[in-house]
Amino acid sequence: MIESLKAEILRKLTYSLGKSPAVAQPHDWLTAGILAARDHVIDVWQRSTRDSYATGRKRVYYLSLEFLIGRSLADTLNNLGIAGPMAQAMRELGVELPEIETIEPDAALGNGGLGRLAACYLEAMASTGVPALGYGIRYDHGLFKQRIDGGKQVEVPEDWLSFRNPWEFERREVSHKIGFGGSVVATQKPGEVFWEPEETVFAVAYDTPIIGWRGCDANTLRLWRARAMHPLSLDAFNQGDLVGAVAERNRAEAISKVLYPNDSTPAGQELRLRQEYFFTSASLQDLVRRHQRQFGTLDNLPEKAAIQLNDTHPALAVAELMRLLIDHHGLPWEDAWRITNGTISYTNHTLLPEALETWPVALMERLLPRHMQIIFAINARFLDDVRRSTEGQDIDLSQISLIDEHHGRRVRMANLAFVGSHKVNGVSALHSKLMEQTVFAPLHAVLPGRITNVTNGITPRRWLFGANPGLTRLLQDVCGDDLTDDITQIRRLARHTGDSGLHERLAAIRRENKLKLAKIIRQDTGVTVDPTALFDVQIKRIHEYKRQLLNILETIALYDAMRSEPYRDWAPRVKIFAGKAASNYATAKSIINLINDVAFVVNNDITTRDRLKVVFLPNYNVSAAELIIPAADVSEQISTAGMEASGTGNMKFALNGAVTIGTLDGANIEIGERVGEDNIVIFGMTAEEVEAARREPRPSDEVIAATPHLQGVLDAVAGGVYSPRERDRYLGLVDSLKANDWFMVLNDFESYHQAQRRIDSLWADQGKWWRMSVTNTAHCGWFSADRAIREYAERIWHVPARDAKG
Ligand code: 26V
Repeated sequence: MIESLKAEILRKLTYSLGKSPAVAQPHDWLTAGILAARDHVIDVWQRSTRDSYATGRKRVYYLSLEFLIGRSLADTLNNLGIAGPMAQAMRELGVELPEIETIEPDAALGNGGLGRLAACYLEAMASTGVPALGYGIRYDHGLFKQRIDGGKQVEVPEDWLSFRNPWEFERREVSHKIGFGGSVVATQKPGEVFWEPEETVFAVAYDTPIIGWRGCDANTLRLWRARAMHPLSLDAFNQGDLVGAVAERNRAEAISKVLYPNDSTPAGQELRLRQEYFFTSASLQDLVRRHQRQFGTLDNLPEKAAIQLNDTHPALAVAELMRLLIDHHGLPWEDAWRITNGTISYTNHTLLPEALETWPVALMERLLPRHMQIIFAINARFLDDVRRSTEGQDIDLSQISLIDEHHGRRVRMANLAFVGSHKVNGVSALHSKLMEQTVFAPLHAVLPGRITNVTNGITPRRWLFGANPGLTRLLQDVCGDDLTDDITQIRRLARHTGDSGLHERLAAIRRENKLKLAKIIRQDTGVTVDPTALFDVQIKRIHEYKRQLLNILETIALYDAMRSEPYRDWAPRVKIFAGKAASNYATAKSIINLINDVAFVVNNDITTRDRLKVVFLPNYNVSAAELIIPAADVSEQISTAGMEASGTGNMKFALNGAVTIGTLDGANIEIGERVGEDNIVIFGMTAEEVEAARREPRPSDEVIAATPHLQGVLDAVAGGVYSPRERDRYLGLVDSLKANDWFMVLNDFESYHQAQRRIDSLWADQGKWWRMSVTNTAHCGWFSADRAIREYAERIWHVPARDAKG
């Protein structure tokens, strides 16, 4: 094995890269390693694809505007089971595999949880034998890189393709025409119409194989790149208009140029709608053509294809599939609707009303005139049906309509997705319940049974076996080698929660992980941290509802307390933050600034030197998460209750043995149910209490007066104690908190502070602490993406999935 791998790597280096070992740079070795690994994947991939064709099995099409893959080499080698031999082969060639693995750029084609979920699910579908294609956009530039300059976030363009992407295959022959604008014209046949777009761009496919666990199956991630029909206008060129000559090309290619870095407001711009339609149409044309070729009819599409919409970004699929079936394949409306509804299902990922996508009718009419007609027609039939079947009842049709008439006529994409799907799911039990009770209550009333829940999951391959090999070896010792094939075996650990020998081994593994992280912290921020201190971690997008502000304000209270009672035996802590703020989200950026300002003051204070450090790690991404999570003692999951649909970081931390401090929100609730209330630290208002408090807000003076320490903390921040060179830097931040505590930062402060003191006393008893940690790991196997995929497969897609025993 090792000899043949060496030969393969050298062949790639020589014949694919044109380099000899003597002059090869680290990046060349990386590419040669990837190409060698890729060959192993391709054998599996071609067999999987052939098999799924030959057997005519139903396939899943996962449509997502985001796939947050991260790096692929280590994951691929692990899944193929050749990580060890590859490392040895490289070593014998004079190269350290772990070092070159870290220069692989992250594929950051996503913003956060939603994109990472899509990546976990692709891998889990390959690991459970569900034939699937992921469809998305091949952005030239992924999520921006974050630098911290003088405590402030600075966005730097990301350029993951600058060294080319050795994982992908360009498929020039697989391309589809995507139209925009123009008009709808009648054909000779009465009632038949046809869309004549004014503008057409090509969508060209780029395929990446996604290998499953043990290399049993591989699926495809097919990403679309926009190309112009006419890359150069000769007329303009000949007249010397060089800019005009490439204008069409620039306009077309803008569609796949850059990922929208926005998770704070839905991106309302035309380019975003063009992106959404571009990838939705390309994907549907692609799968319809494949189906037609294979089966010669579209009648049985629902039996052979399941289309999953990852949020409303691909919701135009409902209208696009109707258009293809009716206008291109001549089906009557009723048949087209049965097929569309039977094939499509939709996952909702947020209930925040301001986050729900709507598009102006006028914009849709201009850009997608035929789709707008179809949406009106779907709406008319739907409202008619409801009117007829609910005669005599008091139903407000304006609420379930696909068109919002109150805000200048807009298409409600969530309603379109809901009505066009046979199943609609939320991503945690609480979230799905709130879907029924709030945003989707009117639709739920007329379409009962359509909403269902599939609690999110994470792939244990990347987030446990890959990220935490030390812990994995120990778990295999205790739970058996088949743990990696069947994560539910992790439960066996529960028999050993009180085993002090086990605790010691776990502590040693955690210490190693913390040392590794401490080294990076020093490299990236210059701060030295003590690996024996409690590592308290909050890593995720910066958002008011995720309440990094609550965390940093409480950190200030702790800092104050440590200084006023220096002789108490404070548990040393390192407060670790990381995350990006949307570039136009001023409050989130101000929170990053505050964390860094507090860090500067605290880290330079010799009186708390051995007890408290505050760190903001720049440029949080998937690879950073893989390093940070296995080193965490405490996982901060402190969103305002009712606002975090699920959270998936919470699962990664708990599985790796961190103790959660969190609210009764999203998947925290289900983590608590599994690990038991003694093994999670819950605080704060419930979703119902939050709702009630918003209806009747308590005056903030009253809240502050009733909360010890809070006044002092707010005064210090507002008065410039942490920003001495710009004293009013945080005046606005504090004032707006006092004026309207929408996210319950002030309201939950005391409860959070007490919860942190509970953490202190639990940490003081290390025996108790490790018992909690073991219990978390033992009971979080359920949060595997494999379990989630099996639920989708059985209840929504109706496709078979392999169980753990194959
Ligand atoms: C969030 C927000 C929040 C406030 C205002 C505007 C706005 C706009 C967009 C979003 C993100 C929505 C979609 C999303 O990324 N949801 C995330 O999906 C994850 C996977 O299901 C889940 O774990 C996260 O809780 C959820 O925020």
